[in-house]
Amino acid sequence: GHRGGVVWLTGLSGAGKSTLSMGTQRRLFDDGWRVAVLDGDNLRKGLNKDLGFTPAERLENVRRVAEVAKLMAETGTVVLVSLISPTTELRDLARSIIGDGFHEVWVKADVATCAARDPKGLYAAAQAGKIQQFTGVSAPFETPVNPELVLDTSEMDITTGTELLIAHIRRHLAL
Ligand code: GGZ
Repeated sequence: GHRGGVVWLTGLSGAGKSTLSMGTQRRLFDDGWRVAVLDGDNLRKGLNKDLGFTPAERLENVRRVAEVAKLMAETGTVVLVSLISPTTELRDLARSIIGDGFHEVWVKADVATCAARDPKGLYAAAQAGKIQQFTGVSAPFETPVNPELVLDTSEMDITTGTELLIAHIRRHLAL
């Protein structure tokens, strides 16, 4: 079995947060775990559709997602949160809301790598000035201070990253 908890993936757009969280969810689910994904891009179509990308709106985005993740973790679910959460202030807010079950993972890839991938064309649009306050281009991403785990997706393939993430989750949340 396993306990509930929140695995908080922070990193740039295009770093691989969503891919890692979906692959990890699949594998843990197949092993009988209760697991869910809260993805920023998806939540911004529903729960958070009133929010943009100013610092205040990102803070409210993180606050809501952290509160939802906390409630879900209290039901015994492993919650994989995939949110850029670009500043230390935002990650500390999430940590303070969630408390003991909070596990910070930095999905690390530099801006050049993410901009080269650019799966949705967002970096090109941001560089052309068509998207304001785009993280890594015209809004900050602060290096995480004390992540439990760093997955450098510019150095490893997605399969390796997923294996490392699953191992980390098992180590902290398996009973
Ligand atoms: C950053 C943006 C922006 C701006 C739209 N800055 O990679 P994606 O496209 O599919 O997912 C990203 C998502 C980021 O939302 P989060 O809720 O994770 O951000 S935060 O934690 O900072 O609140 C990206 C898309 O939204 N997107 N405009 N200006 N990402």
